[in-house]
Order: sequence, then structure tokens, then C-alpha cells
Amino acid sequence: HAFFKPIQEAAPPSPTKRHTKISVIGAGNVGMAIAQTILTQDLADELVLVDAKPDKLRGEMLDLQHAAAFLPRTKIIASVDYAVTAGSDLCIVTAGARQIAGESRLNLLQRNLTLYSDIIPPLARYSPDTILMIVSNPVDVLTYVAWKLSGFPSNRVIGSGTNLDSSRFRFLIADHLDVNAQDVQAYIVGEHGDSSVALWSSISVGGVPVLSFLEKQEIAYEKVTLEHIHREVIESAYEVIRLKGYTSWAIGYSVANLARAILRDQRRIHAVSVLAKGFYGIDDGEVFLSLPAQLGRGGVLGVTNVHLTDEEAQKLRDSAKTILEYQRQLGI
Ligand code: 6V0
Repeated sequence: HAFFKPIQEAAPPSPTKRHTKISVIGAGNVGMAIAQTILTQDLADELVLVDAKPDKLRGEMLDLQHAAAFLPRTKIIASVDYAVTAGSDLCIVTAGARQIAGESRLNLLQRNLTLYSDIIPPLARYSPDTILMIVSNPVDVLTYVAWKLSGFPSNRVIGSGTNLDSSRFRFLIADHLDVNAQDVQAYIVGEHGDSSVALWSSISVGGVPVLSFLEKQEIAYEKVTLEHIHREVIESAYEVIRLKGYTSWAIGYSVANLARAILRDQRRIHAVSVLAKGFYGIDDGEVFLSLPAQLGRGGVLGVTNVHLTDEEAQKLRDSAKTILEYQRQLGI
């Protein structure tokens, strides 16, 4: 179809222009929330969807394609065949069994383990230079599994980890202090789940350390209130699942935010699941859990040297033990 006639002496496209390709594996609630956020934020030239259910997959692909007139230009393709993912810059894996109301994230492990052995090897084969972003739960153990199955260096295997927990935390602190969540610096680290660790000592609002501010203002802050906020973070996933059946929007924004940090080489610091061996006294096994890490085009560029109190460091090591114990029970 010659709708356009080439102009005289047209030069070929510049070879330096990068073509960015993102693949999302699992076109369920979470995968589609991530896909749609990636599209609206103009993060990719090509977006690939893969799922095991061909009809659902094609339906989701068409539905997104039909929004082309309102979106930045992105080529959207979908297939059950992993060949379509070839040459991806970033592969985001959300495929998995859904967490049932009341089910702990770690209970999902066995169901998702088998699934990952079908998903990760072809992804690694078709995109040997890709960065893997793991989202399925339990995310820390599955990030470890993806690292093992892919054979990739650990800087290219990242779990979305407590990036979402940290954003829930920032929202709740902002709500409590009546400030903008974007001005709140606060991290939750460790396991994405019940043993996560709130880093109270490093919370700041607009650059002001919160704990010492509250003390100086003699605001009657009780540790109980702070602990309550952390508890609320832990329970918020369960609450959303109980109320609407799954979580999607916040994880969609959270993962798109990570994708931006990586693909645009933003070198931003996010609490994400990384190979934690050697940090904060975590020495007794290979374990992935969330630490404040710097993300860029090379994946994980490093782990920031945040000062932890003895109590926080101990809780982090306990979190590592919890995850390692599950890995040992599964013999992985
Ligand atoms: P969902 O809506 O059931 O979607 C899962 C999708 O995976 C379905 O469309 C399945 O067809 C597909 N799938 C299953 N097996 C395969 C396979 N072998 N190959 C390709 N696709 C397959 O679940 P939902 O989207 O709600 O959740 C997905 C995963 O994300 C679950 O493990 C959740 O627990 C996890 N979440 C992780 C979060 C995090 O912070 N890390 C947050 C929310 C959910």
C-alpha cells in the first residue's frame, strides 16, 4: 500500500535510534494493568503480550490496539508463542496462579514454581540480553528461581519486591501527616509480604527526617501509631483482594515506574528484590529480597548504603531466613 510516496533522496532511519521492546508475560489483571500503564506513559516502541490462554490474549490485544488513536504510538502484538518476545529489552513476568483470599504469598510458591520452568527458559533463549522483572508471587522466591533458570547475571534479574509496599507506605504516611506522597521518602525492605521491614530511621518528608522532627516538635508520636501504619501496609494487599478479588492499579503503576527507571537509565533508587547475599550480614545462603537499589539501563547498578538500626538489620536478616527456609523446604 503506497499511501505515502517516499521523498527524493530519503536517508535510511538513523541506526543510533533505539527501539525499545517490552514483553509482558501473563495477561491477567496485573499484566494488563502494567501493559496499559506502559502504553499511557510512552515507555516502549513495541509491547508484546504472552499468555497461555489464546482467546483472552487476543481479546486483550485487540482491546488495547483499539485505543491507538488516543495513545502514544506503540506496536502491540500478542502470542502464546515465546518467539514474539525475541530481542526484548525488558521482560515482565506476571503469569501465575492468583492469590486466593486469605492465602499467604508463600503458599502460592509450589503452584508457580512449575509454571516458571515453562516460562523463563524460552524468555532467556529468545532475549539473551534482556532484563527480567519478576512480579508473580511469592516474588522474592520466584526472582531467585528466575535467576537460576535464566543463568543471567544477578544485576539483570529483579523482583518488583517491596516497591509497591513502599508506595503504600508513602501514601499512608502522607495521609497521616497531610502531605503529598511524592514528598515522602520512605522504604519498606525485606520480603514482599508478612515479614517486610519498615525503615523508620530513614523516613523523610521534604528532606526533613520524620522521627527527629516529630520528637523536636514534641508531637506525641507513639511507636504504636508507626507500627500500625506498617501493619496496614502488610494488610493492604489482603484487604484489596478481599474487597475486589485482586490488586492491579497500584502494582501497574509501580512496575511501570521501575520499567521507566531501567529503560531510561534514570539511576533512581527503588526498593526492589535483588540478590542480597553479602549485604547487612545476610551471609548464609543465596536469597533475593528487597533492598534500596539503584536502577538503570544495566539493571541493578548497586545497593545503596542506607544506615539501618540494629533492630532493622536484625529484622532484615529474619526476613532473609523466612525466604531461605521456603527455598530449603522446596529443595531449590
Ligand atoms: P490472573 O488475573 O489470574 O493472571 C494470571 C495470568 O497468567 C492469567 O491470564 C493466566 O492465563 C496466565 N498464565 C498462567 N500460566 C501461564 C503460563 N504458563 N504462561 C503464560 N501465562 C500463564 O492473576 P493476577 O494478574 O491478578 O496476578 C498475577 C500474579 O501477580 C500473581 O502471582 C499475584 O500474586 C502477583 N502479584 C504480585 C504483586 C507484587 O507486588 N509483586 C502484586 C499483585 C499481584
